[in-house]
Amino acid sequence: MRTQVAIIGAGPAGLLLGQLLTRAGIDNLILEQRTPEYVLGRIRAGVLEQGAVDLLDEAGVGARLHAEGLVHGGIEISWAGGRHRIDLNGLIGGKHVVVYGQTEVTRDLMEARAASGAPSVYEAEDARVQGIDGERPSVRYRHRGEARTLECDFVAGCDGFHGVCRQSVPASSLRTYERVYPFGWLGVLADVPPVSAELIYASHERGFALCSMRSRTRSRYYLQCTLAERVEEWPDERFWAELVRRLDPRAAADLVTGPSIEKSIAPLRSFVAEPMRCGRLFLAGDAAHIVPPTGAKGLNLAASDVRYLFDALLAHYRHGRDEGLNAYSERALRRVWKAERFSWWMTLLLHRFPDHGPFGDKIQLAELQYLFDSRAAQAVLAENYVGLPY
Ligand code: RFL
Ligand code: PHB
Repeated sequence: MRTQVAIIGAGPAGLLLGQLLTRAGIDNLILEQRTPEYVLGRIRAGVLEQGAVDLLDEAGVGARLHAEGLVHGGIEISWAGGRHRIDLNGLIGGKHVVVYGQTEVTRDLMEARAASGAPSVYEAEDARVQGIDGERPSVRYRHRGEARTLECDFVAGCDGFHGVCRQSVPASSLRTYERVYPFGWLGVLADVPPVSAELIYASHERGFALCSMRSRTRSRYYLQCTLAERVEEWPDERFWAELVRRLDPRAAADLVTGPSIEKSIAPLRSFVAEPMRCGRLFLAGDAAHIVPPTGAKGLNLAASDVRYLFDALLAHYRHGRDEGLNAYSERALRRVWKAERFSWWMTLLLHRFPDHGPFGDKIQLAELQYLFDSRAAQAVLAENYVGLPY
């Protein structure tokens, strides 16, 4: 089989790139190792920057997002019993974010792909990328026990942090940068109304907590936990009791609890692989970089990578120009590192670090107080949170 662009991974990065290419008349095939149900069952991101919304519109999948997404012009920081609002809208000229779950983005993209008739192979096993240094790369994989080869012009590695694409780049051609944090996030999804109209990021001596949402009737809550903890140790009652302890009194009183419909633990990590291109293989999204979720940037970075990669592929196929492909890695990484910086800073600002010591704790306190007292500091947070320009 042959296609123009072989896309590995049917997460948001792969599906979005596929949809844009299909609409531009560029052949592509998506290979995904899991089932569609498994992909839709992963509960992840919830906050979209305007740039991601614009790209989803361009891909023709913005209708439900505009109808059901919640526009947020601010976030709140809960600390020492009080709440401090960061007025995203007022600080950064009318900007906002849209709260719309990654699951819904993925569902919209999957439906659009099915409607377009563009090919996808789910449950593709043992994908292996070959010949990326030459003119004719290919991907070998197995499907229902049968060995197959897909020939292509380019491979888009959209297969997430644990995928094969990054691993198929020779170690000598790749430099990686990593920070592993000494904690994770325990997340709960529940069909209860959100505790507040806006997201609450809570800094507390027992650990960080986040109150987020998926709709007016579905909430997403997170607690900082140790890496040794397991979901089974957190029955719903224990989760809600701990969340109440970490919130300010007003939020604690307003919290509506109920049975969880999903519960999972995710470790926190910062990671970047450079460059994001090796010959005819282009990495995009979590395949190339990971941010801790505190800044809500992972999905948004996947979208900006796809923006750059799609524009570059379009220039190649429409006009025979390769400047975009040649500049892809540098362009994408410039934005990636700024989001890495912001996500690292938000994580440092709000979490309890077991090994920071009294000096580190005092600096963290000063950082928070500076933020609450300084409009300039709030503007820096707001500018990054709503998303830096593409
Ligand atoms: P994905 O979503 O991991 O998709 C990769 C796909 O590739 C498949 N795959 C393979 N397919 C074929 N062959 C192989 N060998 C394969 N290996 C893997 C996988 O099955 C999968 O379907 O990566 P993508 O598309 O780059 O998207 C990235 C985002 O999913 C991620 O950055 C965000 O979820 C991060 N994130 C957040 N981002 C935000 O922008 N805003 C948020 O509010 C936000 N909150 C979060 C988050 C991530 C979290 N977790 C669980 C780490 C909250 C959490 C708790
Ligand atoms: C979420 O709703 O899952 C979410 C929101 C904001 C974050 C991280 C996760 O910073």
